[in-house]
Amino acid sequence: MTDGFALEPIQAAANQFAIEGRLVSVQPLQRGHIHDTFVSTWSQHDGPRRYLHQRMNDKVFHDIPAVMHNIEMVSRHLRRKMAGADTLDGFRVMDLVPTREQRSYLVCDSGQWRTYSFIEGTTSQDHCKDPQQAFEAARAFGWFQAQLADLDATSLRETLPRFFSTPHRLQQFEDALAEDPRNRATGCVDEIRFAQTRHEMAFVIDDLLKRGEIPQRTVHGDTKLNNVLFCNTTDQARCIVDLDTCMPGYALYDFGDLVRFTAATSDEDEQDLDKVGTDQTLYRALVDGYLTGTGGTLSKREIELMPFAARLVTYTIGLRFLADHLAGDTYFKVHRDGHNLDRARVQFRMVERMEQEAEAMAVVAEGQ
Ligand code: GN1
Ligand code: MG
Repeated sequence: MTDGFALEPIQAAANQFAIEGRLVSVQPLQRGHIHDTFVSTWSQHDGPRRYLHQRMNDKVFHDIPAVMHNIEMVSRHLRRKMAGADTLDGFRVMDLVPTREQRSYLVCDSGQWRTYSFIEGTTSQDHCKDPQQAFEAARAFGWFQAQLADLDATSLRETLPRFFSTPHRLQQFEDALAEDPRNRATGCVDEIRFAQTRHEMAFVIDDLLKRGEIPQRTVHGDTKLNNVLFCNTTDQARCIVDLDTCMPGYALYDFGDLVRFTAATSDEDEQDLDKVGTDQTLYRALVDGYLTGTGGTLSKREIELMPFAARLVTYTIGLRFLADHLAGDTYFKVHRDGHNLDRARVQFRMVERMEQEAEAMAVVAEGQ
C-alpha cells in the first residue's frame, strides 16, 4: 500500500502503456481534487525515466472519451504550430503515451488511465514565491489561450455542461440546499446567506456573453499555479498541464481563477480566516503577465472586467465547494470533516476582501 492506494493495480495499469524498459517504482502525487495521480520510474537503456499516470475520475467526467478527444485536439493544434520543433515560443506540450494497443487511454478493472511523459527539469508550485513567478504563470496561461484562438471550437466537446456558468453553479447550490441530504444547512447559515446575498453578480458575465459584448473563447478552465511547469534553472514557465477543462468559455474565467489561487495569501482550505486575502503585488503581476501573454487579443471591455472576474470566479468556486458540502462531498475529494465548507469559507472571505479592495484592483484599458 502507498498512501492508501494498493500498489499492484497501479503497476498493472502502468505496464499496459507503451513504455520501454522495466518499471522500478511508483508513487502517488498529491495533486488536484479530482483524479488519482502517480509518478513511475522506469529503468531504460539510456538511464532512468519518469512517467505520470492518472486514474481519471469517471464520476466527475462521465464521458472520458470526450475528455481525451479534447486533450488530443488541443495538443494536436499546438503541435501543428510547432511544426516539428520541440517548443513553441519556449513552451512544451505534454506527450500522451499510448497504450500497448495504441489507444490514448486504458480501460481496465481498476479504472480508466492515461499516461504522460514526465517533463524533467521542471517543477510545479502550490504557492507563488514572488511576483516574477506570478507574471510567468499568467503569461503562460494568456499565451495558451491566445494559441487556441484559431482552434475550431466546434471540434471540442462540452465535457462538463455549463462548467463556467455562474448562474448554473448558483442553481446547483440552491438545489443542494433545498435537498440538504446530510442536514448540514444549519451548520453553515452564514455561508448560505453570503452566497445568496451576492446572487445578482452571478448573471453579469452570462448576460454580456449573450448580448455579444464579450466573446466566447476556448479557455484552459483550471488555471491553478500548479498547472504550470516551471524550468528549474531559469524559473520560466515551460508547460501548461491539465487540459481536462479546455472548452469554450470566456477568457476572464482563466484570469479570475489565476487570481483566486495564485494571488491568495492563504491556502485554499485555510481554517484561520484572518490569513485569507489577495496579495496586491502578486495581483498586479498577474494582470501584467496575462496582458503580455494574450498579446493584444483581449478587448477593452474584457480588460476592464479583469478585477470583477477575479471576484466572480472566486465566488463561483466558493458556491461549488459549498454546494458539495451540502450535497455530502460527492464531487471534490475531502481529507477531513468539513473540508469543503472550509474551502468555501476561504473563497467567500476572499470575495469580501476583493470587494473592499475593488478600487485598488481596477485595471484601466488603453485605446479601444
Ligand atoms: C478542481 O482537481 P483540480 O485541482 O484539477 C476542479 C476545478 C476547481 C478546482 C478548485 C474538473 O480542479 O474546476 O477550480 O478543483 N476541476 C473540476 O481547486 O471540477
Ligand atoms: Mg484540473
